[in-house]
Amino acid sequence: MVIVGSDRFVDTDAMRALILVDIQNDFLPGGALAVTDGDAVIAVANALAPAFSLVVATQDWHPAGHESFASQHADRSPGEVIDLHGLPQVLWPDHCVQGSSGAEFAAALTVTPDAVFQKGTDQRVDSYSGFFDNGRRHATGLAEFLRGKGVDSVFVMGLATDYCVRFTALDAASCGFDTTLVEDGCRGVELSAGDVQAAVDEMRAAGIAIVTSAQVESPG
Ligand code: VGL
Ligand code: ZN
Repeated sequence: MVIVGSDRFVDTDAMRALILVDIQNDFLPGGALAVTDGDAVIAVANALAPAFSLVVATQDWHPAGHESFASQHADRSPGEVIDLHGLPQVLWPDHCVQGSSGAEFAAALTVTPDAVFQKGTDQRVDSYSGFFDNGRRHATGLAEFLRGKGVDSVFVMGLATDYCVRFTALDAASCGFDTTLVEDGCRGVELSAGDVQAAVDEMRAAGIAIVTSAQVESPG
């Protein structure tokens, strides 16, 4: 939209935001749910953030004993899939427990986000997306926050490509945001070989643009 005032044009188009997904210690090498090469995304985030006037971060933030943890299910191991209150659930090692050092943002991340959206706080349901839980019953408020800031396009990057990045980007697109995945700013869990490629293909098929950080233009 262009607002035409008496003496100037105000172009409210193209307000964009960077969404940093779960750049937390437990997803880095040495963490409880380590993503191979996960620390490589930190430099990308630090380099990209200054090109955005709005940066938000998501934070995986589970209560101790979260039901997505294999430790809560007798005779189950991480990587197995169960039915959890009607939803398929991959079981994970205990990770990103509220208040633990594993849940903290990576120390090398120099970006101070404008807002942090925590997810996975409901004991009974996991939340890969920064917008909604996996049952799509509860919203985090991220969509409303972005709309309130006049954002119409979002750039998504972080951890992990095949889980939280994937569902955050798909939900952003489904909420009507023009959505771009910054591919070199992501790394995946790859429980099965090909999961990351399949996630990228799924995002592309949903209308999400796939770019590298070098292709992201700074505002003119
Ligand atoms: C994630 C598995 C469990 C992620 C979070 O950030 O991709 N994956 N919790
Ligand atoms: Zn989690």
